Amino acid sequence: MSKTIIVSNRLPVKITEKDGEYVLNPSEGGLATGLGSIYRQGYNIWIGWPGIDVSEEAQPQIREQLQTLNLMPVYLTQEEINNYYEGFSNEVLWPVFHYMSVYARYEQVYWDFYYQVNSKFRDVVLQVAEPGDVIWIHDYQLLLLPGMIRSEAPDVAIGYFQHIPFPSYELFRLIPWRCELLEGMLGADLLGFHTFDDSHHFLNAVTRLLPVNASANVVMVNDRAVIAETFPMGIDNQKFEQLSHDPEVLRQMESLKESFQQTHLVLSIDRLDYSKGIIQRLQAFELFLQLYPEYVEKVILYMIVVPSRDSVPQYRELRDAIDMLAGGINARFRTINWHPINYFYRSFPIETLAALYNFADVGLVTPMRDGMNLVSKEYVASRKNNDGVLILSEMAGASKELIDALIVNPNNIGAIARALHEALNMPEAEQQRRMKQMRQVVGKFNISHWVKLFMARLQEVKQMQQSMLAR
Ligand code: GDG
Repeated sequence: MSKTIIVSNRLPVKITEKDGEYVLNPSEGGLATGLGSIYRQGYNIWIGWPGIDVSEEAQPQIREQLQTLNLMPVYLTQEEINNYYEGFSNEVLWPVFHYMSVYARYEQVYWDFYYQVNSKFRDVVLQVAEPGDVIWIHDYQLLLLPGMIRSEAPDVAIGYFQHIPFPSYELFRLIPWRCELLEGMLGADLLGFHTFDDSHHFLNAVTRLLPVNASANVVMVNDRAVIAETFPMGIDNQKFEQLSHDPEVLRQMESLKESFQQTHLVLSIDRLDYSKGIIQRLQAFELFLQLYPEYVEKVILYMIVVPSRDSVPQYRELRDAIDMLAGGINARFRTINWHPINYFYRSFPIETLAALYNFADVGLVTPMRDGMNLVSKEYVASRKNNDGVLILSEMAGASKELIDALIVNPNNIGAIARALHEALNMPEAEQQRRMKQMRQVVGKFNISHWVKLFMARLQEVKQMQQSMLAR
């Protein structure tokens, strides 16, 4: 019987170690929830790095524990993590794909390890893959994997989905290993991106850099038709709707209500990353207080920044810059009873996030670049009374779907400040009209719809290839 194999850099599990004892906790991210309907069934399996350096003696035991959850580990050494993950993935691909190429470091050793670790993933996949299986590979850490599997198992169905943007050709061409990366991707039968622009950029790079024939969204690789298409990822909207009624969430909302009487709350939630536009957002909030002093003591920016990659120097510098700027704005505008920014550098339980999504008058999401941005969709899904206003960057994939948000250019500080004023003054009826539209989009195109659509399309592509060969 054929099976489905999901492959991603990280397994959907959090492993912690204490005194040589390992504890496994399945993680509840959106992707894990969406793909849960697939990998937990029958012989299906999810392959990836367990996220922790596991001692050699403990590896077989963890492998067994993971097996009971339909998960299969690819163990990586610290050196591999440093060069393949932190190096090539996060210091070459991440900055270039997010249009911040000045941060890229094109180190040969990063590439060597990227190739080596992708081969390691290939070996693990090939241990379990059989003819007729469907393999779905996720994200930019594994761009070479489709091609590596294809050379060994020519007939399997391979899908690839990219969660981050695909940059314009002018950016992509900067990467010394650009052709190898594209050749790796073209090992897939179906390549999915969040937006039309991303898939278009990919196709453009392919036709400019490789000697292949392409027409519309079909690339001919030898005799195999490869398709690139748009699949905007959704969220588990039901989970956020249910959380809005959860007793713990309601309790936390009550306590927010008590703390912030007569104060509007503007909510901002991101992982620490230079692509998220946190500095510009703070500058815009400062300008807003300057332009509209009547909001002193009347509004609070509730800003959560989740620690991430803080071993990379640029991320440490960004964290320091945020500390300085937020501290400066608080010092400049604060009064005896109020300060404008509540800034947290840590993560929170999902119930706290849900309480904030429900309570905040404005969701402020202004990344410089974002593949999709799930926070914006989670804010919308949580607004059970159809009120609240979303301010959303035009550089987030989500802006192509959530067109009833107040859409801003994240570099335009003045426009964000004015959008904040507009949001805080928006009549209830208009809030309702906009939020209802957005809730329909988020409800209909949810995560399970996304998974079904991608899998169905992959099957169609495979059938189309077969009928082309038969002709
Ligand atoms: C990549 C792409 C694309 C945040 N803080 C806490 C917390 N979160 C959760 C949110 C949300 C997720 O993390 C963040 O998702 P994003 O989409 O905003 O951003 P990335 O992590 O950069 O994801 C992105 C995505 O892949 C999917 O394709 O949209 O563009 O960059 O779900 O809720 N969760 C908890 N505590 C926190 O403090 N529990």
